[in-house]
Amino acid sequence: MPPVSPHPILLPAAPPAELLARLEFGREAGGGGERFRFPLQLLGGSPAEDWLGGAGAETLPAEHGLQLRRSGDYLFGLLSLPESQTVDMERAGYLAYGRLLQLLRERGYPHPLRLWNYFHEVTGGDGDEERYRRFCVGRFEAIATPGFERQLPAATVIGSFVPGLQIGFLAGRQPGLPVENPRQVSAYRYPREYSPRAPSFARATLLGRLLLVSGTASVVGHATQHPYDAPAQLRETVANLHALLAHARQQHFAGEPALQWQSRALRLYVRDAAQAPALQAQAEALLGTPLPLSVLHGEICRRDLEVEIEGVFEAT
Ligand code: 3EB
Repeated sequence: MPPVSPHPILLPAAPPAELLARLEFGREAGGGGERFRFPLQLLGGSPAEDWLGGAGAETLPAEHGLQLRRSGDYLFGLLSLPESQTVDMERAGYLAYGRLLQLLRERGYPHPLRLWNYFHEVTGGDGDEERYRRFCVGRFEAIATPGFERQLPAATVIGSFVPGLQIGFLAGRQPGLPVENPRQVSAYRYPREYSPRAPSFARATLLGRLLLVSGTASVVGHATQHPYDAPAQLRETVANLHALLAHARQQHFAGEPALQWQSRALRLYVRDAAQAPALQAQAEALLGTPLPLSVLHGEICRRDLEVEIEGVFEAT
């Protein structure tokens, strides 16, 4: 096994834990084997996350635009669509999610647990033609089946500065449990003003004692708070995280009053790279230090949002 990174995330599995995927951040091409390259510039903190699954880690043969590795009951992958297929983001979302769901079923890991969607110019285009909204429509059309809202995975959509669409995914043989945030309207119930089809994701996925938390921003109810004000948004975002953690504790660990949530990996996405050092310091002040944090350059999918946080917490 490669040397242990600062961010080991241990998925629920019988020992021995083996390396499912090392996620590396950077705009250059990379990846292969256990290494998956996420196309975002690192602005601070840790350059990688290690995700550990159960025994029998194995790299599967790469296919066109697809890298796959499995370990125990988990499959990790990265699906990429080239620039030529991401001019129309509705079609891109539809094609990518259709292919993804079919692939997960065929491989025997039918349950998506965590999804990361990265594509450039996420807020390009106006009104309903905005690329993020078109993507929401295509994704919805590919995955909507009766009752699908009750089994949505945690997700992220962030604008990258590289061509094409990259979707990182963690899938399981067994499902996780979706968790919503009482401080926020469920994204799949957002009103029409945000998109012709609502964003299809849960605020978090609970997997054993691990909580995989979606991209979380300064949204209360369904409205942006503190538009264009990064430090105020970061405070609001941390309040959202704390509300989500408290809710998950109350829903799923009521019998454990001493339970503590320990952060295992956090990503802070920042629109304005110049503010990254100050925002990193603020995040450390709000969430405690040392933090297993990666600060990444990305565009949040509403123009008035400056920052977003996501991560993995373990009930200890
Ligand atoms: C929000 O709360 C912020 O469309 O999959 C965060 C995480 C956001 C995932 C998605 C969107 C998505 O609406 C944006």
